[in-house]
Amino acid sequence: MLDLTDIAQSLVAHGKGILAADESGDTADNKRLKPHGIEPSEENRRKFRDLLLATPGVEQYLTGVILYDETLHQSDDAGTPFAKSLSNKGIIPGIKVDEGLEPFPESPDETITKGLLGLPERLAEYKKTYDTGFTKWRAAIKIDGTRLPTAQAIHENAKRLAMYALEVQKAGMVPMVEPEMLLDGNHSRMRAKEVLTDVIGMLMQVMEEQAVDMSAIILKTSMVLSGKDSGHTDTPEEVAADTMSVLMDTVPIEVPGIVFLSGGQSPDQATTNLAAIAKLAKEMNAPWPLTFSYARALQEDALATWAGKDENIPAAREVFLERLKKVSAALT
Ligand code: 5MM
Repeated sequence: MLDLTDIAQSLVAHGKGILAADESGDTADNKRLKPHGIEPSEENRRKFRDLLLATPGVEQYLTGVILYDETLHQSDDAGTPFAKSLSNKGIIPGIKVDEGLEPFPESPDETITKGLLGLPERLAEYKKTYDTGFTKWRAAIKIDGTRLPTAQAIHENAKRLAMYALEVQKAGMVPMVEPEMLLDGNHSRMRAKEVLTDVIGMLMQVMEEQAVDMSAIILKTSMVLSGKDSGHTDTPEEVAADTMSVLMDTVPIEVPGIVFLSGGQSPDQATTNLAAIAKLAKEMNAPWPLTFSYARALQEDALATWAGKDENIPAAREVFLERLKKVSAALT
């Protein structure tokens, strides 16, 4: 039987990565289906997941897939439950267990993440019924000049991520901890670097204080980028230098792996920035494997090609596989 560190290490196996397909109902409907003219419905959300997960050959590029609760209860076109069909291909099914964002009472322009209530019971059920190997919890950190994020919001989100991680390890799964630093805003890359240092530094400190087993977590992080309204495009080398500098300063060596979210970068940007990070990590002899855990950057082109039409599925799957190939190649 694999222990948690083994599972975490399998998730960051060299040359492969993780697909985030864990959009909640609203995000799937409004940000994935509707922009491509696809009618939001439970069946169309199932078809969207089938398009990606049943693409022949995905196992060459994916170690794991993060799913959403609704998808765990659904089956692929062949009638096999999605979690089972992933396991059959050697891909570890994971589950998003946070229940979204709510305003932070002490600073209402910021958010905290919900989902701790009833979490142990939900975790036990996911593990028993669907044999999920890992979970995900996302906090969202907003930058606004030097006003946001507040130290209180950083701390409260870190506390919740640590409490979640502890419960997940007790339930026999690997917690992926995702403090997403949002790209929205006109901040500089330097400000993003400062914020990410505070956010990951605080998260690691609180997890250690709460006795989270640091050798059995996966950190999912943003890259260090200038805000999307800053008018500045960072070079991949700048992104890599600042991102690696933050990670080397804040992440303990016993952490088994770090994965990146794409966070609104274009698929090509997310691919070239990852390539620069992977190259620099190798040069610096970084102590942890690094890979991708993208949603949008892997899905966007495939969704545009599919556009909800059955006859487009083979072409959309080819596009999806092509992007997976490019992103995986960026790691070598
Ligand atoms: C930041 O979002 C995560 C990574 O996706 P990108 O690569 O597109 O940035 C992603 O796993 C996200 O947490 C899920 O899509 C769930 O989103 P919602 O909005 O439904 O909580």
